[in-house]
Amino acid sequence: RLSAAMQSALISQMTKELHASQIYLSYGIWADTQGYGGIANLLFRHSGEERDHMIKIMEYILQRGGRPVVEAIPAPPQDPVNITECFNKVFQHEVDNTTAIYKLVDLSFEEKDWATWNFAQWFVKEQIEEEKLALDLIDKVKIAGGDRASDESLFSLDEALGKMSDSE
Ligand code: OFO
Repeated sequence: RLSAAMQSALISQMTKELHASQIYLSYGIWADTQGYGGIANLLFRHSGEERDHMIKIMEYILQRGGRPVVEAIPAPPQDPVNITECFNKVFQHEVDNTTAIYKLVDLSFEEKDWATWNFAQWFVKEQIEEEKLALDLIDKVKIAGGDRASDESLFSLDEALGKMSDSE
């Protein structure tokens, strides 16, 4: 059975995943209003993935006989000023999330809760991919010319990102 401390740590992580989902949703709306439909699409799909992460944790708590709680989610941060800032912020959110996942791993280790330790490893692996994706996005914008990229190169980047598969 989950300890009370572990259950509440898992519930906080559910909230963090949902918060991440809202951030991607909000940035996606921003991207769409700036004319970047492809980037919006990528961010919307990612928003869905973050919600799936929340569900995964919820199901795990239930499986272990615990009681998940749906908490209030903080509002997403302000819109980014440009695509470079958008992807930099996405990367920072993912790094912060990795830190939160590592804390869960630490707690499971301290408690010798090996089931949760094992469960959390999926997220450890996922974070490697998510950070890599964000870094790739930053690189792609840099290659396109960063803040001084021409409309044309941003347009083709947007098109390419809209078609990019989530595992890339
Ligand atoms: Fe972006 O990551 Fe969930 O966990």
